[in-house]
Amino acid sequence: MHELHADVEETTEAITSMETRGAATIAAAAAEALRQQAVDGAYDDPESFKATMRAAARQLLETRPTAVSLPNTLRYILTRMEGTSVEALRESVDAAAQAFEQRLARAQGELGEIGANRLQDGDTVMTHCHSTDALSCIEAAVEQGKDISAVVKETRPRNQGHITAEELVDLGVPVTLIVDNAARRYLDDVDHVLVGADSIAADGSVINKIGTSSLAVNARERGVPVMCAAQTIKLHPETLTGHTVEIEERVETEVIDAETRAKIGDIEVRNPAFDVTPPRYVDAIVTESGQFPPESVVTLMRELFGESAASPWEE
Ligand code: RI2
Repeated sequence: MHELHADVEETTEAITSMETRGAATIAAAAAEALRQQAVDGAYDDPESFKATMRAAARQLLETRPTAVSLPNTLRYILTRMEGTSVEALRESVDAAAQAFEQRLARAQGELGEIGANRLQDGDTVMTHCHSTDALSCIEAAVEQGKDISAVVKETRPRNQGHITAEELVDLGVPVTLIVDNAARRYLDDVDHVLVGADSIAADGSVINKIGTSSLAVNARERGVPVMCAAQTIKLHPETLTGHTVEIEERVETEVIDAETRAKIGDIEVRNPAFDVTPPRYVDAIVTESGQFPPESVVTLMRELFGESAASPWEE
């Protein structure tokens, strides 16, 4: 096996530290790292090329467990790796990765157009965390000439709501930033809850940033529709065969600093990054292939993935 490319090492580190974050952004970074591994290296023979690509994919895969865009990206590229010479293999990976990256960008634009159709002129949207898929819907609505306002939850512990607020300000959208605990109070003032997804399960459950499920339950109680913007790369094929989605637990220092924790005394600190919102609390899943009621997303999953998911990174 050839050594792993510096881009693969750097991308692994950036995804782990969340310098590169957001399911779609992670997917694009992983595709590009795999492409660099393929195009920029000398390989002795086809077997060593394939073994190195699989090893690079396994390393990238281990960074974050919940965003299914990561294995879906690696699967897309590695299942298209073909050829009997190093050159042919190299070209196949290069082409697959480029096609994938273009597809990803196109999907987000198409999804945005569909999501924007749900938003009316004058609507106010409540957001949670930072999702490029969700923002694409607001951007498309603004481009259609609609006046949209936003109530943005800060989204503890990492406050990705601040990124959302900044990007909305850049779009010219008036933003009201609130702490997470104020969400129910402001639900009376909004027309939609709009979130992204890290994974969508076969039963239509939405796995997204921690706090999404309580927001969705409160929104249902207040009669506010919940829209989830998620490219089809967020569909989790392994849930078709009964597997559950692993929820990433991150370090406790994201929640509390060491000094404060020591002062409090003997406590346990938990920091799950995501939670599961059951399909009954979600009104629509908006993908580049159209809008789906959560319960029917399984038909799209079967169409795209068949009955099971391959693991082409295994040795
Ligand atoms: P896009 C993020 O996770 C958020 O949960 C967000 O809703 C989701 O990824 C999808 O983001 P994290 O990486 O793919 O911040 O829509 O833990 O950009």
